[in-house]
Amino acid sequence: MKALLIVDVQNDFCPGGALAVENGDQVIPIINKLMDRFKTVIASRDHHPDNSRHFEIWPKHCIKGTNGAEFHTNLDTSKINQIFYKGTGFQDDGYSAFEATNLNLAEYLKEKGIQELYIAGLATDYCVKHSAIDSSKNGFNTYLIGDAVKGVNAKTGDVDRAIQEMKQNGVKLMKSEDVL
Ligand code: VGL
Ligand code: ZN
Repeated sequence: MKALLIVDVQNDFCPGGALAVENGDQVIPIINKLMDRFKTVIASRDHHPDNSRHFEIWPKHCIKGTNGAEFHTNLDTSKINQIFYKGTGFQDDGYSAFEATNLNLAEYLKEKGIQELYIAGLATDYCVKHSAIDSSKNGFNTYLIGDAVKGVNAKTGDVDRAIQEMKQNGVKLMKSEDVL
């Protein structure tokens, strides 16, 4: 049994947002198509309190209750079975969807008999990377859909290094056309 995890496709990570990933919205049409291939579709949302310690390192983004924290309007949310909120505490960066505070993601997947987790979304070098590595560490066969993710690349090579780190942790890199 497989599931699709959509990481943080929220306004603040898309062009015009507070912590925009360049061309971040370009993954959305691919993700909308991918959702049809999965019976279980889940999504994470970065969901910070306004005074989070996280904002000592990042510009303010995805503050709960703001438009920046909403899913991008082009994302077809009708197929999402469950949302996982992360980074919800004052001291909580919540880079990984497995750190969600409303529900335990690993337990949720295990209860549904999911063995394979396919990952798409934003951003490759932060929340996607941490979520993929945690997925692998939790024993799921983990696939990164390379054309359905985009990264920040604050330093040249960050995305490439993130992909290497994921691979070293057992994450397999694939393309959406291999799923579609
Ligand atoms: C993220 C930086 C800070 C992400 C979240 O979703 O990749 N990056 N908070
Ligand atoms: Zn954040």
